Amino acid sequence: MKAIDVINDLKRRFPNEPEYLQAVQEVITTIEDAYNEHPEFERYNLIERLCIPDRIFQFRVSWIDDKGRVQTNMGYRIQHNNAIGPYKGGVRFHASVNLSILKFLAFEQTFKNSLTTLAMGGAKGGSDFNPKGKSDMEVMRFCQAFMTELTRNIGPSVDVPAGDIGVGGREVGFMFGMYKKLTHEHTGTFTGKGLEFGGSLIRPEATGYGNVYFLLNMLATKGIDIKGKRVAVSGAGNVAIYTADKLINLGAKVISLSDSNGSIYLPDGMTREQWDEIFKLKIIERGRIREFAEDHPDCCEYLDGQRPWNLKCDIAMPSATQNEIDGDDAQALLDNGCFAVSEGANMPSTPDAVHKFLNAKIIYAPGKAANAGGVSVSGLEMAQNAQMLMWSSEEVDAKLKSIMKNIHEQCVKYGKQSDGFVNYVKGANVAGFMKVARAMMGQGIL
Ligand code: NDP
Ligand code: 2IT
Repeated sequence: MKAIDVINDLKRRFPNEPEYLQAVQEVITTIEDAYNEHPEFERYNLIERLCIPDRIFQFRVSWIDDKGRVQTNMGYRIQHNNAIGPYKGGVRFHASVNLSILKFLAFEQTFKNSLTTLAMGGAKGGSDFNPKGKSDMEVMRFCQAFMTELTRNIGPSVDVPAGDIGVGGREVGFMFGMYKKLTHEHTGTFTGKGLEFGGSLIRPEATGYGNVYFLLNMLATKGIDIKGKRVAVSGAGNVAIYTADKLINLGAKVISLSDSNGSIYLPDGMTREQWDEIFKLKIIERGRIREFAEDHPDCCEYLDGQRPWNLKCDIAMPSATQNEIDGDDAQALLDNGCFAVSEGANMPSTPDAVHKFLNAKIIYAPGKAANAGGVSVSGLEMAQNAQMLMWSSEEVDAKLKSIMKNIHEQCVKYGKQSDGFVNYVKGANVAGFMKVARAMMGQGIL
């Protein structure tokens, strides 16, 4: 089937899955030329087989809340593609989780993992369980109930889950504990584990740090120094917080963070002391970002119900969720002089926003390249577990830097245009696709 026919066919078959179709359409339209250069791909119907997940598990999760009421949620695991290595990807707990969102994430993960150069296929899972306001015991009971189903479908060389929105060290610990109990094995089946039971140093920091390393590589192509640049970051979770951490260390001015209720604006940039306070508020106490603004009326403004994209910034690093920058937001960023966007979240820009960034020829990196540091260090965690070793922070950080540099080089190789502009969207998609495509061709029609 021709690439364009695959898109139309998927639209007909999955009309109620807009995020999945959005992700597929973006990849297919950018890899079309590379695909057409290989007639054998079409004979093997490669694109259609690459777009449709290998399999999907969907199950009911029943658990008991603190008031003794029986609750039910939906649980999912999408095993998208394992041509390059075992299925690998995070688990998301958020009220909005549905098949379309997890299918888009598993699809994106396949290309992202291909770019990392490590042996990992693509997967994603999750639940519409909403962790907000739940006690530790409720989260534990939910995680245990979720694992009574998921355990049978994963394993260290089968499928290795990790964190994502709503799933951090606490949840991974509870899920891993139940997995271990049910299987009688202590294997590296989850990544993002606690340091005492097989976790890797730098894994919590890896997505945010990796995104900044990727940004540094992009800025270096134009001889731009990060120091003093005004950076708007969205989100205030794992990815956003460590993005801000690294930016502050490098002398950039972090002017915003946000959560689903609103944004904080710090006109003079975040200090290290403020970062420590926000870390405690958001990551340890699970509070709201509004509380920080309330405590600091002199240096911080709260933008109720708003995203940070109307602020004047040099660089934007969306690190909250999908489709958080629409066409109008992108235009506002461009009008305010923003010259670089590096995505910490998965697919945070709508197709309209991507179009605007590419047309304006600013520096723009899609999530599957820029946020690949998280899953890369997950891959390094798997390697450490397989060797029964633990590497130092310096070793892991050095490997992360070198992986991000390598991903940048792949993007430039496949995305550089004749006028010198690097289309990182095309570069990431073609580089990611070619490796998966060759791996699939080498293994026959499955
Ligand atoms: P967290 O749960 O730690 O934090 C998510 C942050 O985004 C919170 O501040 C949350 O606010 C906000 N947010 C979530 N959903 C929405 C929404 N619908 N609208 C507005 N704000 C929202 O997740 P992570 O930091 O781990 O993940 C952030 C993004 O990065 C996601 O797109 C994820 O897929 C991606 N990513 C994560 C990686 C990882 O290693 N964790 C690796 C690569 C990508 P609130 O608290 O109000 O919900
Ligand atoms: O989107 C992502 O890359 C992640 N949530 C991390 C996945 C992983 O397996 O570490």
